[in-house]
Parts: sequence; structure tokens; C-alpha cells
Amino acid sequence: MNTNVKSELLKRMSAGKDHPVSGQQLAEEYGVSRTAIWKYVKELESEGYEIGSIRKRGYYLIDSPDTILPAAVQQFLQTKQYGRTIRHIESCPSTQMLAHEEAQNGAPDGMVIIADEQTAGKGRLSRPWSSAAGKGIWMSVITRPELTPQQAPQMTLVAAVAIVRAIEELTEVTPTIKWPNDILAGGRKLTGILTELQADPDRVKAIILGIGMNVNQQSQDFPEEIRAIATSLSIEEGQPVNRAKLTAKVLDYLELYVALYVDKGFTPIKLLWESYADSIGKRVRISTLQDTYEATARGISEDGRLEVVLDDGTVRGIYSADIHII
Ligand code: BT5
Repeated sequence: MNTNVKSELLKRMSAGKDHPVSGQQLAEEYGVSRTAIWKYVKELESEGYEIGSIRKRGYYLIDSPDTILPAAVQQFLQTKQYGRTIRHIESCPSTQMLAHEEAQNGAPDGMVIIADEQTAGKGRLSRPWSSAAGKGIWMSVITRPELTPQQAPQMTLVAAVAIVRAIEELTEVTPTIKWPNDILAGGRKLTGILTELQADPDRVKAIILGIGMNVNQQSQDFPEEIRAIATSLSIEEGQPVNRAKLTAKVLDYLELYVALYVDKGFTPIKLLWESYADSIGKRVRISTLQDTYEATARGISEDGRLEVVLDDGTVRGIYSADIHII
């Protein structure tokens, strides 16, 4: 199946009834048969799209389902590489596992594994990630930036900035970032990021960005134990949000900011990140695997560490921990 033609068909059909897409013309442009276009129309209908047709003029879109199938996402994409190859799965334990396999088998830079449902979604330290069916964006993006393994952890912060920008552009929600990997709205968790690495000692082979975004859940869709700490865009916004459009927007910004990081270093990302951070200048409790203590958050360092000032004035750079504002 040619998702290019299919996503182009979808994109053009969105222009409405007054501007129907001529199947004949699209077929000629893409060098496929008129029947192939008709088959794409039928395929889209079976995926839930409502399509109108006007004799001798063409097709137009009446209504779209909330799907994240490749063509649905790709019709909105503005990237060169990211999201140009998408593997969509209805249900899987974790997209992260599949992405590792794909990366080992030579997946291209920017390939996306996206699922409607994860049955064993995971966070950091193997914590569970709730991934309700059809309600969120559960995806892993395989990236192959020219970075050293030491520069890899900052990719979490790059992804966080990309996600915040995408949310800001498509919704009225004003998210904040909690170091290192949480995006919050109204103090509750909206999105989590899990960055994993495949590398040689001196060279990154792939950085797999696992992104879990709560989009159309209502409070009862979250397991009881996280109901008080989790939120979704639709809870914040008061209306459903189009998952395909948001997925594409996240990929647009991700491609942009990864390139910025690789070309110009971490400083521009750091400045953006700090402008969205909710903990800078605040008193925080820091829990690492070893201990728990309090300090004041000062900013992030060039290597992505959270800098905190201890009560005796010493500055400490934290590489990995859970942070609570107190
Ligand atoms: C994260 O871990 O926040 C990283 C989450 C990454 C999920 C994506 S989805 C696509 C890809 N495939 C995967 O299997 N994973 C990635 P962490 O900072 O450890 O946060 C985990 C904690 O967040 C849990 O212990 C819960 O308290 C809470 N939590 C679980 N599910 C949540 C949800 N849907 N929304 C908000 N909070 C949640």
C-alpha cells in the first residue's frame, strides 16, 4: 500500500465539498490507476472516514474518525524524515520493545512505532505506564542523531520542548515541564518521556524516544491509583483533541529541535526548556535510588543535569532522580 498517495488523498479531501479532489488527476500525478485511488477511498471508508463524492468532480471529506493510522498522521506532517515511516499497531505490550527490535534491524532515522493500546506500557525504572485504548498517543520514535552517548540524556529535554510546543500550538493548554521527563498541566501529569539508547562506546546507534501523551481520557479512564496525579488534554481543554494532528505536530517539532541540538549544541534547547520549567527557583525534594534530600533548583547544565543548591551553598548536578516541588 502506498501511504503517500493515501495521505495526499486525505489531505486534499479535507478542503471540503466546494473543492473536491479529482481521482483522475491524483492518479495521473502519482502515476497510479484510477482504480487504485478508488480502492484508497474504500479503504478509508472502512477505517471510519465519511467520504462524499460528486459525479465527475471527485471526493471530499465529510467526517474523520479519531485514528492514528499512518495516512491519518502523515496528511499533517511537515517533516523530511520523522514519521515518514510509521508502523501502527492496534495493541501491543510496549512500543518501546518493538522500536528496539526495529532499530536493531536497521530502521530509518525518524521511524515511528505507534499503538492504539499498550498492555504493558513502561516508564522509567520499569514503572507501569497506563495506556488506555484509543485515548492517547503511545509511540516510540527511533532517532539516529550524530551524538556521543554522553549527549544522549539531553534528548529527553529536547523531546519535552518539542511536545510542549506542539501542545501550545494545537490547544489552549499551557503545559509546564518537570525535570527530567514529565509534562504537566495544572500540576498533573499529561505526558511522560522514556529515553533509551543503543550505542557503541563512542557512538550513538539509536536513541529511542518513548512518548506517552494522555489525550482523550476522562478521569475514569485512568487507573484509580493515578487518578489524582494524571490528566489529559481533553480534561484540560474541555473537548476532544485530534490525535493524528497532534502526533504530526510533535514529530514536526521533534525533527526541528533534534536538528537544532545536533547543529548548535544544547544551549538553545536549554533556554527553551528553562522557559517552560516549573521547578526553577523553587524548593524541591529529590529522591534518587540512594537517598532523599531537599535543595533549591537553580537550572539545568549544558549536559542536561538539574543543578540544585544545597542548604550549605554547595551546587550539585543531578543526573537522574524524581523531583517534588515543596
Ligand atoms: C515516564 O516514566 O513518565 C515515561 C513514560 C513513557 C511512556 C511511553 S508510551 C510509549 C512508550 N512505550 C512504553 O512502554 N513507554 C513509552 P516515569 O517518570 O517513571 O513515570 C511513571 C509513573 O507515572 C508511574 O509510576 C505512575 O505514577 C505515573 N503514570 C503511569 N501512567 C500514567 C499516565 N498515563 N498518565 C500520567 N501518569 C501516569
